[in-house]
Amino acid sequence: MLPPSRREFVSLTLSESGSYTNSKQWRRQSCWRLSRLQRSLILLTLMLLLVCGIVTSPTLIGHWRGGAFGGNRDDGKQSFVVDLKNEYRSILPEPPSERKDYRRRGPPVLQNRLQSKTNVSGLWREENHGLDLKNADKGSEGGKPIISWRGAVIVEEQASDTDTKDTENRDDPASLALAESRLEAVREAFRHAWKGYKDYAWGHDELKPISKSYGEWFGLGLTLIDALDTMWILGLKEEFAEAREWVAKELSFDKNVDVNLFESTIRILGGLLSTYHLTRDSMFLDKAKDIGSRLMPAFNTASKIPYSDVNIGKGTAHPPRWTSDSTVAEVTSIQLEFRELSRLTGDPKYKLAVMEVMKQVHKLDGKQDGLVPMFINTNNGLFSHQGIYTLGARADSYYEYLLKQWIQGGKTENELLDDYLQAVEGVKKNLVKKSTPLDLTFVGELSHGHFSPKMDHLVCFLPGTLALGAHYGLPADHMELAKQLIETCYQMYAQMETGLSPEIVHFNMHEGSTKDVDVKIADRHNLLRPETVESLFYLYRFTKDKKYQQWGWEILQNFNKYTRVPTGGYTSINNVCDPAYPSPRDKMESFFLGETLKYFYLLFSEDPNLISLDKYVFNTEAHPLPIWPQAE
Ligand code: DMJ
Repeated sequence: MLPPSRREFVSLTLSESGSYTNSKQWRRQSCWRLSRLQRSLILLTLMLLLVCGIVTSPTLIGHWRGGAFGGNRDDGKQSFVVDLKNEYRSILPEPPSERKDYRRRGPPVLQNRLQSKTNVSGLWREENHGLDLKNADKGSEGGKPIISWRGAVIVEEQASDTDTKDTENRDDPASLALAESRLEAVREAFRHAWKGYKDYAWGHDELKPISKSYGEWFGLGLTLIDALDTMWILGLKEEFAEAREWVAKELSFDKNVDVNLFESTIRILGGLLSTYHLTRDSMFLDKAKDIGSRLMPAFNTASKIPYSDVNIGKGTAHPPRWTSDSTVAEVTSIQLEFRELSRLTGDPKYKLAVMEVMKQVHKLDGKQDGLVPMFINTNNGLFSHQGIYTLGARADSYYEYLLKQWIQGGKTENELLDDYLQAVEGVKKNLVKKSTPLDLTFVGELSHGHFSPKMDHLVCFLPGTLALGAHYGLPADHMELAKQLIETCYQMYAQMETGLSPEIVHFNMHEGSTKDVDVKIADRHNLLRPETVESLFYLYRFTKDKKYQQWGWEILQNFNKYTRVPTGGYTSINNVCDPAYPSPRDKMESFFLGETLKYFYLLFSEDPNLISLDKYVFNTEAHPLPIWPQAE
């Protein structure tokens, strides 16, 4: 199923024709043979240097340079020119170098306006947390052996030495050849998914790959928008160009349709903003402004805590029919996007609206050691249905966005950091336990004072977030917890018959258990979710420990084995415990293209500058947004 390795690496196996026989003839011609051998060696060395030179710069720039769209193929096999209409040659800009000073982002006119605007980022106080955040520890690895286990085998292995491994990985041709073949496998998976979407669901929200049809949620081409920046990052030029054409000509937000504020913010607004930053194509920014302003009526509530639903055509908003509550994760995971929209437009209203939510939640009673309940009332602004604390559904990205807003804003908004640090302590104190018999570290839930060993796959975002925090100077034990948790998330895949994780697992904690993980019948589905792959990506970026890539590779192969639909697309499945019949659900979620495949690609890339984590912060739908220049 895998495509062949890059030709450059295959060519390194070239040898002298014929074989050495020690014959007289060989000895008689030894002088000539020797010089030929020398010539071959020199040639081989030169080829090796050339290959290293080519493959050590596969950045975004490498993907896209060489003419607007008429460059060399990035597999080095042959030159090609994509047959695009001339209009796109002029509309689509050359991508920026990631090494450029990011103060220069955005059109000059806009930048001047932004510089002269009132500083809207200093909404919160600054204080010293006793953490040396300027001299952030860029890797908290020690040299001591760590224990991990694969399947039933306990393996002792050496902890990573980030610097050494980084250099080894980037210089070693075999390593780079392996990386390139895996990157190509991800591109191939994307093309296959895209084929299904294009053939049967073009312009609609989601592909139904089994019935060869589509499903609508908001009727806004959700999969196409979610996938835009993935195509850009993967270097899929033709696919990107046809999607851009659809966005420019067909996408209209002037529709009498109810959309979910959170989902449309993270997928549509986040996707458009990210694509704007990668491409500098102002069409995407115009669309982002349009959807952003149409979502604003959600904030017209008595409490300023937004409603869950907005009619983007009528400009009205409302809570779900059965309640006046909103979900805590939803109202606290739209901030990265609206803050960025304020920065780009120079209009503070977006940022003010979402930061008002954060300020209120910061002050609210009802938290337990920094952990938040799952619901908040839009009338009185108070937490409701209190007593359940989880890092899974309805609370997950609250924690993720505390850290990421702090990073996005240049590490100055200290209430965000306070809340994040307190929450991590709350997680450690109340939710982290060990399973039996294998001592897997997991994050359970607290329900009215009782611990439940239930863990959603959604919680697997946490190792990546903890690792990101440690990268930015937060305590080293965050990294240690991240490493333990990613082992567990991997085991949630490895211990299933299909090698794919269920939606929810329950860990065994009582003595005498023979297995760590139980799966209830109702929880056996897999929706092609990204969280584990996302965390593998962060852990690999920061440690360079190859096992994380290997685990990701196993997971990708199992997606290909059990969820790939031959006629195009991938499908969610009902039963990860039955390899004979995983029972397809006939739905490809937009986040499979927006997140899962993007994180696979970034995980397998050896280039730390491909969406550098020192320059970008990913929203919760894997759309990279720039970290703001310090001056703002
Ligand atoms: C995505 O929409 C986002 O990652 C969100 O934060 C959680 N749910 C899905 C993926 O599982």
